[in-house]
Amino acid sequence: MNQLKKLSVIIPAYNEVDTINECIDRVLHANTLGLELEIVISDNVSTDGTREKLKKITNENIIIHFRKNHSGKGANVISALKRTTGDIILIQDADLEYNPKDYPSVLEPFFHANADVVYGSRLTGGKYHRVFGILHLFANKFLTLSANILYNATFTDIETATKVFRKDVITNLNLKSKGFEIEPEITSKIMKNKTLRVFEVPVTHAARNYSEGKKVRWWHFFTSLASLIKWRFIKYN
Ligand SMILES: Nc1nc2c(ncn2[C@@H]2O[C@H](COP(=O)(O)OP(=O)(O)OP(=O)(O)O)[C@@H](O)[C@H]2O)c(=O)[nH]1
Ligand SMILES: [Mg+2]
Repeated sequence: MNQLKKLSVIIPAYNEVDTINECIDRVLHANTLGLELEIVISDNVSTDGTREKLKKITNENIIIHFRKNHSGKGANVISALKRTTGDIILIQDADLEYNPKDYPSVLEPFFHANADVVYGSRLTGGKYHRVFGILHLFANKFLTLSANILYNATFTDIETATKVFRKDVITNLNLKSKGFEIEPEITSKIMKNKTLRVFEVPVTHAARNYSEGKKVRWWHFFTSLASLIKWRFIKYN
């Protein structure tokens, strides 16, 4: 089972000039449970100086892809994924809401429980999270409950950005979504594959508000719900 040697941390970045360097620094200092570390950053044509900061990076363990055309987060994740060489792929947002100090917890099931996929959940109550707006909580709970009903599952947080996969598993998902609908697409596709062993572990979350750079808007609730329904009933791959 455990031919796991290398971890690829994907950082899809878009207009995160205030946090990108510290995020990379935190990832470089993370405990990867002995896995060799590769960081793959994809910049989605940032306009706030993120791109210029990334251009200064010379670390040979950091691969940086500069997209030519701006698109959504899903397209950015897919661009980074294509450039990974690790055995395990971990998606890390560039905004410091999720902390690489949680890597040992999210990686452990790959070594001790034969995991194929691990979600870092913000909503198990097991770790600290910032007290935040109730509408965001309702939206997430509704989407998560919908996924649980559609797929007979027990997720607590399908919208978490911290998702970790064996490389072959995420490659075979053949991801298509260009925007934030990539999160429900991932959950739908892994739950359709009944052979996968999927785990959740608690992670910390330091939410930010709109003045601090938050990008997800109210309408993404509807695009996410539509994505869940599409991948459950209409499209298969
Ligand atoms: N809009 C957008 N966001 C991107 C892109 N690539 C990466 N991201 C990241 O996606 C994240 C989503 O936006 P947030 O505003 O943090 O969303 P949120 O509602 O706080 O949700 P969580 O981060 O999952 O808690 C940010 O970290 C962005 O940097 C992109 O191309 N477009
Ligand atoms: Mg965020």
